[in-house]
Amino acid sequence: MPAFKGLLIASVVAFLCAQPGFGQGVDERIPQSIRFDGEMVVRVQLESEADFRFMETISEDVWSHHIVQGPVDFRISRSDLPALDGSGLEYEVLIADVQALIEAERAGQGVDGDFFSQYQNFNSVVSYLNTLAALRPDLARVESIGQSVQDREIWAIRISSPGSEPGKPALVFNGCIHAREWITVMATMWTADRLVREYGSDADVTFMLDNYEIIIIPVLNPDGYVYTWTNNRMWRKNRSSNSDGSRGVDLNRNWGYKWGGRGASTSPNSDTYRGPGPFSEPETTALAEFVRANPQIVGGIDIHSYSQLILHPWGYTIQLCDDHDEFQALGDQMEAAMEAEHGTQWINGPVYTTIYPASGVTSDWYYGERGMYGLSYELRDRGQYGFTLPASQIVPASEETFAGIVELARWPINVPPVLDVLGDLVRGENATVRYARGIPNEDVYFYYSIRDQEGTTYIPFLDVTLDIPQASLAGSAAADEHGQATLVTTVPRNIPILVIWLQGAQTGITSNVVLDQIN
Ligand code: 0X9
Ligand code: ZN
Repeated sequence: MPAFKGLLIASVVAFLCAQPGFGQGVDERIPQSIRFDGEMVVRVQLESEADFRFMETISEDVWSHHIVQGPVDFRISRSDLPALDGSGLEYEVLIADVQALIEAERAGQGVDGDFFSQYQNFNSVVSYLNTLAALRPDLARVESIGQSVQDREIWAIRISSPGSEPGKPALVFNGCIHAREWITVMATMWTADRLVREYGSDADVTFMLDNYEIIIIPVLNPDGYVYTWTNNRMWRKNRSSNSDGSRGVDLNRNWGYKWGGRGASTSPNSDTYRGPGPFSEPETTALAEFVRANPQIVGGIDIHSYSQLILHPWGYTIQLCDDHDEFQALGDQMEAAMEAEHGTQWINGPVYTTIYPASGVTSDWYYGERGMYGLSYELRDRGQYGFTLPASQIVPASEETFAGIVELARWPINVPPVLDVLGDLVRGENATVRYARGIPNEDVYFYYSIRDQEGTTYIPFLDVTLDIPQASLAGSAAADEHGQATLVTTVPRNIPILVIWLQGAQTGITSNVVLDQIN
């Protein structure tokens, strides 16, 4: 009986609002403007592209995508069940009543309790980050890495053992690139909480902070996250205004490495819209610029939900990446540690074949552009609750997340230095090149090779073939205490240069080759 139910909710709200200590959550208890009455989630066995196209006619919200064949979860309206029955597709009901799960989730919010006993809104997350930093200012500090479309700060907490050397290797973990994946906010916050509270008492935490600076960004997409609390619990993208009047870019399709390939939509109103250009969005740009400015970052996990997966590159191609075997071995280790926590099952593998093709994803950029250990998670569950994972699972899901992170930190990470061309290469003008992750205080040798699209040169220690008339210029610079060296040199004016390759080398380690176009 809807009328009675409405009355009941209203009086519960009135009761709770009258309680002392019920402050911050008040606005979020106002019913969201978008409701999901009569909505359900079904898992459909797809056999073909045509099956997927049929499902698109009755569902506007894919909850777990997949390659053409296999099970895919769709949110549909109960009134579309006859059409689904009529299609002959095999399916099962995962969630019979989406709105009921949202209401169950909201029923616990704002009630006093431990931070991790309920999902927390953006303001609570930010104030808790500051509480953690205040608890151990010798270990942690909170810093903004940039602003969202709607000018919210994107907060990071940086945690390391006291008196750490500059340039200490770092790992970065972010949650909530997708707004509705609430568990990722709690799991990253839980990680920060443990690191701050258990340094010196817990062996894993102490090991991690002695060996790495850990950077945690619980909410990469603050506008989207706030919107899931106030308006639409199932919002995924950021809140950009698109050219066609729709809102939102899928931030996990907006990264600049192989942007716009398979598994990314060109339609602004699609949930996998890639955006008008690579890094068109301030949220992806902020994290990319932060990683570039901190070249000591050697690995990262972009944390999503749901499906219980540990994923590595590539997302944009079915080809295995060069380090596939190592990623797979690391993934096995992480999987075992995560399964040992609570017996939940995990699968690890490349994004493309384990989940589906996706271009412009965070982990491809981490690995392809930065040579980092670039991973992503899909946390609990496997579809029973999907994005509305009950709050009672926050702690166990966080424990699993953490167990995998420990394995990454204990893995013998071996990453090549990175070379960046800072600014444009213009004939006759100065070019600035930076080599990072080198051995502090040792010399770095820079080489650059020019191609005019004639001739071929094999460079044995790089194991690459370059089309160059001559390896014509070089220079050296000492690496500073951060392991960074910078060379400023003039780009020749008179040779018919088209393309330039750059490399840096230091006692046996050669950086990635950077390819750049001459203006
Ligand atoms: O579509 C996505 O971006 C990810 N799935 S989700 O349901 N969380 O939206 C999968 C893409 C694979 N890559 C990463 N998880 N980074
Ligand atoms: Zn996601």
